[in-house]
Amino acid sequence: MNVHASALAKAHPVDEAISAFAGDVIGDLARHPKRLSPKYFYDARGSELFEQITVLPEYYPTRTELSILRDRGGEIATIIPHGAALVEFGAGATTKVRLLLERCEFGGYVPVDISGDFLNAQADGLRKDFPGLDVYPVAADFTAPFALPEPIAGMAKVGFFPGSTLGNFEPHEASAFLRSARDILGEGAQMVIGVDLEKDERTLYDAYNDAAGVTARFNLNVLERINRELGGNFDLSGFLHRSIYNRDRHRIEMHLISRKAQSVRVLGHTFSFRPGESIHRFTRWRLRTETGRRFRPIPPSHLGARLVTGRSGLAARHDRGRGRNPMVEDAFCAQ
Ligand code: AVJ
Repeated sequence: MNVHASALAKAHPVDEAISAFAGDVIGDLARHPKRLSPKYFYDARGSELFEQITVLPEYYPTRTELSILRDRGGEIATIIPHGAALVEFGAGATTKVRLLLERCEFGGYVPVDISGDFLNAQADGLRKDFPGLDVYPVAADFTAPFALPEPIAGMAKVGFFPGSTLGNFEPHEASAFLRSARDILGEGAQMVIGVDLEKDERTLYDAYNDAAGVTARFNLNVLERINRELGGNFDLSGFLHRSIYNRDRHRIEMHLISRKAQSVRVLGHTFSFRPGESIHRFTRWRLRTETGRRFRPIPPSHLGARLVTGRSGLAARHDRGRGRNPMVEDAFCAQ
């Protein structure tokens, strides 16, 4: 944490979440290229906007994954021990997990998410629809170690990590996450992971540059959040959203592009942005916001092996099929 973030932490006692946000934003905006971590996009408003993204006609991942879980959820259920606790890493909408909850007998459900308000609202909805289910929400950054709730201590554990969020990590971060998930869940735990596979560029481009502009609003919201929570002075009309497909790195990159020369102040720091005139489209100053790695369309069992590369302590056990826009659900077993 830098000086300003710790000064802020003192000014607002015990607000560790805000000071981590402050420290990361100041550090990441000082980098070249500037960037912002995806995890900060999901405040209450960001989570709401992301839910709108999931039902956009262009956004295929949610629909694809739901259809895989609908078609193959029964098979997944057969490998899950009765009475296990289901731990979802990054729980947004409950649509996907409901498909597992309907088919398997779980002893408890632990949604883990950085956005506490959204999490509690979703937990209440689930309790209503599954009266027999014990729900233990944990408000935490799931990329760091966190403690599981006491009541599920004696239960078998099943991790759930859908949405191809694994693709948001750099490869070394993905291995670190899987290792950490294995430590949190413990030996013998299962892990069900959904990842997106590479597909034609048009489909990818459209999914992240939707015609209604919801993805743009979602990405611009992080600037508003910085203004609100960190006293920043971003002028939102000075930035535009653009997603590109980086073919060499097999990933979608979302950018906020400065429309003009401008400087922005956040917590006593000034960040300068250059204007966009250039011979090349991408030499503007860009804020790299979120990246989504796509995995090569290789047989799912190889995919599993490749994802875990031995170091995470998770081994691929079962592959659970692909949808029309290829994605894959894979179940892993911690060893
Ligand atoms: C939640 C990371 C899976 O990359 O598809 C989509 C996030 N942001 N459109 C994705 C997202 C804007 C989403 N993940």
